Amino acid sequence: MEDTIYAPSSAIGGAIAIIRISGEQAGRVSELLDRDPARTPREMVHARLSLRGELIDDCVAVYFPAPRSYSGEHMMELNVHGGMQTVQRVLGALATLGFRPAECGEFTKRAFLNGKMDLSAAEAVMDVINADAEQSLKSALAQLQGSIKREITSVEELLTDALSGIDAAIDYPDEAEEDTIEALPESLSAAIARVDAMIAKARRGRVLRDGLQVAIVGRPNVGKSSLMNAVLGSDRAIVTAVAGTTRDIIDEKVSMDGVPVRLIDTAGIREASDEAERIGVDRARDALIRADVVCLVLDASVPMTEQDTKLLADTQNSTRIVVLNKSDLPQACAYAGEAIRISAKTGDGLRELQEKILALAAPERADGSTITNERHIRALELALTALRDAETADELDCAATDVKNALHHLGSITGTDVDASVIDRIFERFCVGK
Ligand SMILES: Nc1nc2c(ncn2[C@@H]2O[C@H](COP(=O)(O)OP(=O)(O)OP(=O)(O)O)[C@@H](O)[C@H]2O)c(=O)[nH]1
Ligand SMILES: [Mg+2]
Repeated sequence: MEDTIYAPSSAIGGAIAIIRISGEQAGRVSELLDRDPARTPREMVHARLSLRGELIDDCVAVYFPAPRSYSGEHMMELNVHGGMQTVQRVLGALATLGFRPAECGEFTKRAFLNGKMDLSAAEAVMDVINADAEQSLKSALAQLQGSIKREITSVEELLTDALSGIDAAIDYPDEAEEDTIEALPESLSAAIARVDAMIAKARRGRVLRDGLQVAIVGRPNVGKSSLMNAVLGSDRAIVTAVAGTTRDIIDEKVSMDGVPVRLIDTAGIREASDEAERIGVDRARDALIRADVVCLVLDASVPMTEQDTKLLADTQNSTRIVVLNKSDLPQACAYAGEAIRISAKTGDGLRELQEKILALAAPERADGSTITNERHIRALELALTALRDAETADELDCAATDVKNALHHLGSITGTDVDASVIDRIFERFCVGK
């Protein structure tokens, strides 16, 4: 870990590129500069960067001495011109100082290892970068500020109290207060209730990271692809008057009122006429099963067909919205149930449809303590199982072991109790430079 590392932190091709250097030796970047930023910490310094007398770039440099830096180590940040040539030459010059290129997420990994942030906050860094809807960003930002850590710590405190009570009862059975064993289930059930509520909320909150899956299904030619395009505001899917146009799943992300939604356009469902269409229809059925919300599209300008009736029955138990499309044409469809009338052509009714989707399935608005990370949810589930075991244990020392187990799983979320291999796997998924 003592290596001094460097990496470009901004996207390639901008006007300015940010290059970060972190480690014991970061201050030695000054050897390449005609002014020393380390003399005025945390202040931007305009300097020329050269290698062996040859000018490489005019840059702005900032020095952050440890521990007041992102990684908790000495850090230098260089703002250089963004061209590929310049960036490559600056990186080459840094290599001559004996520094090495940073691995994915290595700056953040060091920040975690140096105690600048807990593991759940470090993981939220990538969620902040990847957030593509307002609500997702809000939840990731809250996690970055330590919201999960706070929530977990309070459950940990509850369990640590319970544990010391159990330990006392084991060590001094005679002296133990009479109600220790009696009090045990109470503190345990309080912890169980807390973890349970966190998991339930997390399941809803997961949508904030992965998007609400909305499948558009229906028989061929009812206007599914037209609806997809109308919501996206672009000609993403091919639309023709020929039935059986869409063959494969088309999947696009949109933000509806700040909620990330994955819209899935599917092949028209019917008895397929060839192999490719058959596979397409299978995939459509698959999407229908997996979706959080199913929009079943009917063509309101023609009478209902047998296929429509069948699809209505098939989707009966799904979270479903019946969409009567082509409201701009003379109406001939006799569907009498609850439905939303739209025209993918004119855009009529689209707003109402989107509101209906969100009303049916949108997660509660993100609040800081919503856990959205799959790894955290799994750890909570394991903790919950251990706590339930403790609750039903006959022996005090079995209960103590179960509670310790639960504490271990909770600690793996914030990183106080986690294997190095888990940490490695987490940061491998980061981008370089973060
Ligand atoms: N008048 C009118 N025509 C529409 C509307 N929506 C779709 N269409 C037309 O209906 C035909 C079929 O539209 P698509 O969007 O390709 O239908 P689809 O359901 O995706 O069809 P498949 O991919 O074959 O299953 C096209 O000619 C569209 O222009 C609408 O709201 N009003
Ligand atoms: Mg289509």
